[in-house]
Amino acid sequence: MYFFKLLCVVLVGYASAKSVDLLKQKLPQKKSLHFVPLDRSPKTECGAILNGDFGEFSSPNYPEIYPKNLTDCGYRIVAPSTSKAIRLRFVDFSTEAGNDVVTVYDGADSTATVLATLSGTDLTENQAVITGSGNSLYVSLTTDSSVNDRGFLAQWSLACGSRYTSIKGEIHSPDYPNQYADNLDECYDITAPVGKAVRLEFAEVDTEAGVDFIRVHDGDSEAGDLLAELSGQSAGEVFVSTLSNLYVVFQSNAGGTGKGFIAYYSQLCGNRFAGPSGQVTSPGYPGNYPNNADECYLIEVADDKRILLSFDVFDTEADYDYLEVYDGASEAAPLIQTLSGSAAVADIESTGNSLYLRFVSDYSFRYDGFSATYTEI
Ligand SMILES: [Ca+2]
Ligand SMILES: [Ca+2]
Ligand SMILES: [Ca+2]
Repeated sequence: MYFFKLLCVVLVGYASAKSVDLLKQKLPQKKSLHFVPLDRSPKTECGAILNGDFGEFSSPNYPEIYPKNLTDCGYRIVAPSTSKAIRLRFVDFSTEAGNDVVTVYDGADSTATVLATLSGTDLTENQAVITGSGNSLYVSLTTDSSVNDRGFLAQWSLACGSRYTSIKGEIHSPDYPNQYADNLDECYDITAPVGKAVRLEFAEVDTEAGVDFIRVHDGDSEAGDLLAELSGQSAGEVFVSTLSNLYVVFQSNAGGTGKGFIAYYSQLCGNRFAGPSGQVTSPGYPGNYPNNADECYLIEVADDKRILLSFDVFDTEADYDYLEVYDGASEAAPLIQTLSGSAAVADIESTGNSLYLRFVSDYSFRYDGFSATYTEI
């Protein structure tokens, strides 16, 4: 089967390269990981020395065009003495490809090891986020004599060594449920794939009230919005990230302790559907879905209700493009069914008030996909 498909791909590609190109042009644009801020323009000049655990800087004149003929317009980032490394994120990036280049060095100046050489637009998530090995980074922009662009906007923060990337899991204070130590400064970086959100529920908080704190930030560092500062005794607080990260800090002072905390995290889908009824469709529907899709859909109805899911259309490449239906709010829930091909699909009912769908397509052959209606019952 697999060999047959490979053969088909080769034959189709060979026989109609032109129409395949046309198909490719019609694919939806990849979702941008970046944004263009409208009225933020941090005033940072070449040669700036940037101090602190986190902050923001940009190329000269950003978001207006940068000057021509820059030779080593450098920014030195120095975090206070720390055991954590600096992480740099380009939130916006656009330079003349090939000729105007940003270089990131793993140290205080341009004699340090090069971590990245960036140019052009459309940075991938891996290119946009760079983590150094210590508490300094040097970022340099070099431009040539023609064609300038808006340059870059970048943020730096301290990278947390404790990263949690599973579909679900737990975080807790050191030695929990035994008493935590004095003078702790712990971090927890909970990261879901792009397009998903993180949900975090505290099952127990027990700290010295008013002086030992748990802070929950909506982002991938302490630079993210502070959602809550927990201290003393409590339980049951729930947080959901706006994007795909939550960042938790736990700090204790000298003297006075407690059990600390334990919290459970899980990944949620970014495409959320609420309300008593609605329609869920494959990406691009009623057009063909794109290749290499991996989309999730989270349907939630009122607490005491269940969901009836009815398919009006289901048409995918049998065995290669499929839809998984889970009986709950995430892929951690029980799998009800995996649908693929073009046969009629029977109605599906949830046992609780949520359903989670995951649609996956492979690298070739695009079909209509699916259209389904959900109803609260
Ligand atoms: Ca240029
Ligand atoms: Ca204390
Ligand atoms: Ca396919």
